[in-house]
Amino acid sequence: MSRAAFAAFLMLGAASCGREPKPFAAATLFEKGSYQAIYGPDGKITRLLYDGNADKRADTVTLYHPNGTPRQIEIDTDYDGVVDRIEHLEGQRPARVEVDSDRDGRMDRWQIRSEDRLVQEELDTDGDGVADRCLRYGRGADLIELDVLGPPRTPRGGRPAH
Ligand SMILES: [Ca+2]
Ligand SMILES: [Ca+2]
Ligand SMILES: [Ca+2]
Repeated sequence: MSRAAFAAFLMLGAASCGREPKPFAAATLFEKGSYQAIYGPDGKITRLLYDGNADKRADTVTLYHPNGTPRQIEIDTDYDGVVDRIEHLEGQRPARVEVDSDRDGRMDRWQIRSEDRLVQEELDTDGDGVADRCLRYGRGADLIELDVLGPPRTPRGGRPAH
C-alpha cells in the first residue's frame, strides 16, 4: 500500500468510526471586535463569547438552546479567569443566578428571581459549598423571612457544566 493510499485508508477509518457527535466539528466561528460567535451545522448560534476587558480572554459566555434562544450566561466579573456569576435564563431573563461573592472559585449565593425581582436567596456563609441560610424577599426588596438551613445537607454548586 502506498503512503497516500494508507493515509486515505486511515481517513476512511476515522470517518466510519466517527459516530459520536462532534460538537465543534462543523461549527463556524465568527469574530467581530470583542465578540466571538460560534454557530452549529444548522446555522444556529450555540455560543457567544465576549471579551469585555480586551485581554483576548472571554469573560462573558452565553450558551444557547438548540432553537437559538439564550439559556445561560457565565460571567467572570473581575476578569481573573474564573467564572463567578452564572445566570440561568428563562425567556431571556435570569430566573436563577449563582454567585461566587468572595471570589474563591466556589459559588456561595443561589438566587431565584421572578420578573427581574429577587425573591429568594440561599447563602453559604461558612464556605463549605453548601447553603446554610435561606432568605426570602418581598415586593420592595425587603427581607421577609430568614431560615437557617440544617442537615441533611446536599452539596450545591460545583463546576458549571458546558
Ligand atoms: Ca477578557
Ligand atoms: Ca472571576
Ligand atoms: Ca465563594
